[in-house]
Amino acid sequence: MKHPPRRLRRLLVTAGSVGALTIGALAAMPTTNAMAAPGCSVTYTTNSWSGGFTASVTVTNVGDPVSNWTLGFSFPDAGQRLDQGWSATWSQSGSAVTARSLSWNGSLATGASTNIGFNGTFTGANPSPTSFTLNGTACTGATTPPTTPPPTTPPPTTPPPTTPPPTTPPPTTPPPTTPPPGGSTPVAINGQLRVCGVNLCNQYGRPIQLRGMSTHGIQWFDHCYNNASLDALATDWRSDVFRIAMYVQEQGYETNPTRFTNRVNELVEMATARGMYAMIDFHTLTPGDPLYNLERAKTFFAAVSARHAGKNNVIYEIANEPNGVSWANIKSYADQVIPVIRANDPDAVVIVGTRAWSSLGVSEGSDHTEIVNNPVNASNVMYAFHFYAASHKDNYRAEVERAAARLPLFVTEFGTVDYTGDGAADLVSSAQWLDLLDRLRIGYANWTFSDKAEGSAALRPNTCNGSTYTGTSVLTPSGVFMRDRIRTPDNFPTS
Ligand code: IDC
Repeated sequence: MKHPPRRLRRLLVTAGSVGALTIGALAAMPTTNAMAAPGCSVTYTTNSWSGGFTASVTVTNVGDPVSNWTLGFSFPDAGQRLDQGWSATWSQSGSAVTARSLSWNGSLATGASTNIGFNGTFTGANPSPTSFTLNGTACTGATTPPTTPPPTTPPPTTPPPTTPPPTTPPPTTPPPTTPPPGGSTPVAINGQLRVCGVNLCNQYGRPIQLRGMSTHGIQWFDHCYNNASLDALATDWRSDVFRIAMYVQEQGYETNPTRFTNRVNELVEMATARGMYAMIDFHTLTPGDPLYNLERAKTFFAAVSARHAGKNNVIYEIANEPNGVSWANIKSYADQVIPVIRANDPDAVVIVGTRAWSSLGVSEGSDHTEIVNNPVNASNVMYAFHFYAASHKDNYRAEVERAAARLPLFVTEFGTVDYTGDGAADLVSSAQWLDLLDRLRIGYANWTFSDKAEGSAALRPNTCNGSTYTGTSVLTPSGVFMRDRIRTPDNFPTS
């Protein structure tokens, strides 16, 4: 992830003219700056692939404070389309695009910046827009004092001496919804992860536990993953990680590789915009031999690792639940897929599924020692353990405790219910499990953040047909329990 994405383009917009809109707040200004002035600068960067792109737009207010704002620009090419945006209300009319501030990022003090973005598509070229407006005023990168000559030639690189220094006072009220990815998100604090001994360590080399939720199969519950639900996961649940379960069979990836690859990429971007780790789950289940999907896995992971190589928050889970197959086969698969990922993203953490539905072999009469005796040929690798709390109890917990002393583990999937994914939540066993994982600092993702009518789903049926995902009224008993467990403070070490 340390190299920049292949097609990263950066454009700092400093051209254009300054309009005449004036905004108040003069009292504290030096007397030479007799009139208030608007001013803004915008950086617009894109990361594109065949036919699609992600744009990251940073808006800096270099004029007087504003309490809400609308950013405007035009796509230069007729084939460019806005698809889905975040951190603003986005719309497109003809070639004109507007982004309206949300409650948490509407107030921009002088010198303050905010980052917003969107995913788009294009048919011909994908040129960046060259001029932007903020509240109708062209962004030139500097304010224009009233005494300066006509506003067509402001010196873009030298701000007028009367421009107050860029300071970013803290907002007077805490943001009620999504904070922009910044100082306090899990990714902002922990940065690039790496496996250290049997733990997962953050950028300070300190062991951490990531707690979060898994999607259901995105071929069935795609409509559950939108800006409102991801906002709820990031800020109401305070989830550290978002696992994206892309089934390979069962009407999944194999039916339309391009469509599923694109959708996984979008979901990674949505998690990234909210400062969460994104876990890409190649959700093999039946058939249980991962080698059955080897070529698909190579194609898929080559694409997604190239796309996200510049990020520090992507974790690759290469085989959900091998079953009916030896560890030797699983290891052979891992030894062929991991190099494909590492060619693009050399230091990303990779998680390998284990024998017997990722039970470390236990559900087929084996145990973790087969892995200890024959680990995959790569570093920075973890091994998956899955459990369903109503079905898997003390003997599985004892094996996890033994294995955790020797292998880096991540519980990439578990349910509070039985192994069918349905039935009542066993909250006693679930609490025992999570207490154990907390003590051992083993990360986890709960199955599922969806509204399927089954016990493991966190959201009540039909929730995804609405627009509310926060609070407990939309949650099942499993959802209420999981939200309570996940939203407690992480206390990530920072030195
Ligand atoms: C289950 C879903 C269920 C779906 C079924 C078949 O909860 O709605 O009909 O898959 O696709 C796993 C698997 C996971 C299962 C889950 C519960 O990774 O795909 O989801 N489970 O059965 N391993 C153990 C349990």
